[in-house]
Amino acid sequence: MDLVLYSVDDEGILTLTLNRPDKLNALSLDLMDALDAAIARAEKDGSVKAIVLTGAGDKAFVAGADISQFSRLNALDGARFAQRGQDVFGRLEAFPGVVVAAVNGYALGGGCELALACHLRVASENAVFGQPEVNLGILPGYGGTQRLPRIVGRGLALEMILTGDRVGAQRAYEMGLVNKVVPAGEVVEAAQRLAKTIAGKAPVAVALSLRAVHASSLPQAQGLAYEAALFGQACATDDLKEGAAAFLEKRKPTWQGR
Ligand code: CO8
Repeated sequence: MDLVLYSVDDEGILTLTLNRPDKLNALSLDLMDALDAAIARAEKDGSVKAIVLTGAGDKAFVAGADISQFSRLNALDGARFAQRGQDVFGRLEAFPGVVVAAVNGYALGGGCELALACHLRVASENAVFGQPEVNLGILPGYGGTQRLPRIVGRGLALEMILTGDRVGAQRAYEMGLVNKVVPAGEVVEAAQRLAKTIAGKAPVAVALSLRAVHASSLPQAQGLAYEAALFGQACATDDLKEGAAAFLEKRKPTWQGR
């Protein structure tokens, strides 16, 4: 059985489905390798404009790192294990098209961290988020201590990380943890629609916008200088000429992606 299902539609939206439903898509080392390979394939696949990431089954997005693999870990292995996950999630975050998480159930521990590494998050009404690592004697290791405070603010992030309490979809929306909540069963379609909307914009402008916002944790003066440099790159594209011409000629633009 493929651990990650790879399916590209005719509009260039790649849906990646983590496929280990009997274990609530828990991130084993094999599943992490399969996710890495799927992202590498997407990077080379010229037809892919955007990615939607979801979990198989109707119960879980990802219920965390695979706890059955924890007892073998010593300090060195633990750090390597965390680094490996951070590298794979970082690779996903660096994808030049938008990456949308379709959170279709539990997103706990490493599963919540995987959703945080996606650029946008759409949740089903039954989605449940949490960082329960303190209940296991560890802390988030796949980026949660860094991305969660940047998304929801330090106080709410610390509350989730220190209590391990779970957060339902509506509360996650109120916290700014997810972009929208949709009825269960519609989450993948809603995430694909959002991905399609963004995939229809100027591709270089989307990629540069992602890079600029990703740098928003830089000191402001550096971030502004970076924004100006990226803006300059956008001004050198044919797509700027096309976008402006299409506006003036009252027609839809045809993007070249350069
Ligand atoms: N790891 C391994 N197996 C899991 C996991 C998991 N995280 N989550 C669920 N499973 C398995 C269960 O063991 C069970 O398997 P089996 O049928 O063989 O007994 C199957 O999935 C179904 O699960 P449940 O029977 O428990 O289903 P319930 O509906 O009763 O409960 C829950 C669902 C509430 C999601 C429950 O499964 C649960 O609490 N899971 C664990 C959640 C958790 O604590 N996640 C955080 C893990 S720690 C982590 O992610 C750290 C990331 C950073 C790592 C850095 C490197 C060291």
